[in-house]
Amino acid sequence: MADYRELWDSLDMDLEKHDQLCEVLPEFYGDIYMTQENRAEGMNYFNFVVSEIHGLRIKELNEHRKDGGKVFGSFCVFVPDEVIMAADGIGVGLCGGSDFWVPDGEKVLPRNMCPLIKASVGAKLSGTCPYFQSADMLVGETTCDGKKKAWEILGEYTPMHVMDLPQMKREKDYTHFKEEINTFKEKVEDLTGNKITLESLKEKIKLVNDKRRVLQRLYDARKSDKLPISGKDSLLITQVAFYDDPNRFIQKTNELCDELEERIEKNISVFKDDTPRILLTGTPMAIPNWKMHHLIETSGGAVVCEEACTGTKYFERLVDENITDLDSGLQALSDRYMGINCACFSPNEGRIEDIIRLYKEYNADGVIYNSLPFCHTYAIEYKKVKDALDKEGIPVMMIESDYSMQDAGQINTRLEAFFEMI
Ligand code: BJ8
Repeated sequence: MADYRELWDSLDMDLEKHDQLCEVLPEFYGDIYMTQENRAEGMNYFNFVVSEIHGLRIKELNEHRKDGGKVFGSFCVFVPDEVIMAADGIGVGLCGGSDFWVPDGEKVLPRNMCPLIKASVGAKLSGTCPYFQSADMLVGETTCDGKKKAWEILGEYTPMHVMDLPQMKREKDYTHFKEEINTFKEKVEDLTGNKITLESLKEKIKLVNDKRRVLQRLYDARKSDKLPISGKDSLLITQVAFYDDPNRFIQKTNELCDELEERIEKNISVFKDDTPRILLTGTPMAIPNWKMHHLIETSGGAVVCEEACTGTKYFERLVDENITDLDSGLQALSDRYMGINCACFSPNEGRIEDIIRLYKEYNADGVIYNSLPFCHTYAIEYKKVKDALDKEGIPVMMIESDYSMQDAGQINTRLEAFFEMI
């Protein structure tokens, strides 16, 4: 990687601590990703993105800011990127997926809470994440209790805007979220100094939809009997989608999909024919959390789909592109985003329908329900999901696990037993 120390220094990072992080990541990535056989050529771009994860993209964000542009960091797929982009801002996903940041998060948060929240706050406090350091504003949301209370603390360190996300899906909740998007739009316009117009919003709705379309194309390739790509690689692509330049991401992922479709035609698979196909559902897997995919795919299974925010929740369903004025644009955004079936909603029957539909669409053999510890919404929702899957005769297993690899052996054993049974 090129020398970015000057850039990192200018972002007020803790360089010494950051060096420790940079030391572990390449080996970790190498062990998990580069050991896979017969990967598509098109994955080279994503290897490159990871190798430059704190470099090239940060340089791009820095150049954008030097030219007067603004960067917005978010933590949830309910934050509409279209609004940020329509005001010439750049949005990046900031959820923390590494154990490295957890101890710093625990300095200000209780230990017994979700590692995703602790890692996200710890990434800011430790000054080791250049994405946090590049963000002119963080955008939180009132989803789970842990997140919404953590924003109050994070807000002491950096400018923060919190979107009020309804917890139910009645008509008035759609109207409320539309108003929240409007408030967010005004905030974004204030910070960037750019007014959002019908044309700019239309253009960015189309661009973000194109990103969704290419991810759907990638996922369609995973429906094939012969799997041309591993679940691990697919997860990485989705994670990269949260912070890469959208045009470049669309182009590179389309190129990869050309190759994957060719592989399908030639019957090339990265797994043996009888490998159990797994639908993974549950809490999001923020980069570099590749744990569950790695464990499943080294225990004899293959992940064919993720019903998660780092998965189908991120790209399924498009925003209506036929908007006629800004008001209809906000309505279209609210309609699309409020369709996401997060466990923070009550009731959340739509998620159960999604899981059953995806299980069939991707020809899965079983479902792994993955939850981070102390995530009450997802853990509690397991019962309703399991009851529904039992009725359908769909095998399901719950695994609760954090970012550390301490329980890897135990999970491997459980997975192997599950794969034998299905
Ligand atoms: S839309 S899943 S990205 S809120 S895992 S922090 S819920 S305690 S991340 Fe999420 Fe938006 Fe919903 Fe998706 Fe809380 Fe649970 Fe932790 Fe979570």
